[in-house]
Amino acid sequence: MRRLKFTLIVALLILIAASPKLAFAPTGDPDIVVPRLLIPVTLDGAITGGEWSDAAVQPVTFYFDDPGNSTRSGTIYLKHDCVNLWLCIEIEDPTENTDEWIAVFYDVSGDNYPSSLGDDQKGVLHPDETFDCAIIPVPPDYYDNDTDIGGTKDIQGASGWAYETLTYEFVHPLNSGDHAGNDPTLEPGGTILAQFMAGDPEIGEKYYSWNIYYDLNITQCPTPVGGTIIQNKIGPLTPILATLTTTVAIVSSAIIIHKRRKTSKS
Ligand SMILES: [Ca+2]
Ligand SMILES: [Ca+2]
Ligand SMILES: [Ca+2]
Ligand SMILES: [Ca+2]
Repeated sequence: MRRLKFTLIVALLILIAASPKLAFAPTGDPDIVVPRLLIPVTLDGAITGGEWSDAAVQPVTFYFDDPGNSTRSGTIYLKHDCVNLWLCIEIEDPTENTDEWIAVFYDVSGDNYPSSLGDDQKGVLHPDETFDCAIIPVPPDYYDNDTDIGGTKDIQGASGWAYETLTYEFVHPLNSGDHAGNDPTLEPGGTILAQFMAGDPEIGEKYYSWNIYYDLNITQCPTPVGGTIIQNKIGPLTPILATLTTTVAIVSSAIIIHKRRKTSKS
């Protein structure tokens, strides 16, 4: 049943993405400069301590298409570790429901629409599922999971609800190498157009939010800090970088384990 609901969500997302409303999305999309990660993140659906204090912070408003024109405020956090893009989205939510979701669309096709043919979609379905999809020219749905079209699932994440706020934390490679799944081929110094969408059965399963597009600018590696280069700096930053390297290794291992489990199930 949960799988069917998820399928419905994605199918409707594609319809929304093609709606005339988005044709009026503003041009001159705001830039978000995505800094290099210095503080490791625990993907548990909660912001603990300062784990996102080194990220780009973008306040957002999600506009829903329901008859009441609901809005919800939120905050997007972004940072990268030269290999992966780390994202956190907080969104106000008075009541916890299952099947609430957040999705990010990337304009892989390069037509300045982040949710058109050839684009990528990744996200988290609350409380315990992630998804990695591709928008494809194949009816009837015009989308599919990457893994169903010869690609790979390239996302790790979690969500949690507390104090009337839903928090989604997830990570995916800048460049997964998964061309079948329409995944971005980002690298440090690169840019991609992105859009975030949210859904909540409390508002209505057929009503989805939208907001403006953002150009995500991935900073170069190594990142100059205060006129010096992090990689050349010897001192207090060294243990931080060691921790970062360990974290990247753990995440990579987790992705491999996930694939192995999936392979063993199939
Ligand atoms: Ca966390
Ligand atoms: Ca596109
Ligand atoms: Ca993929
Ligand atoms: Ca994909």
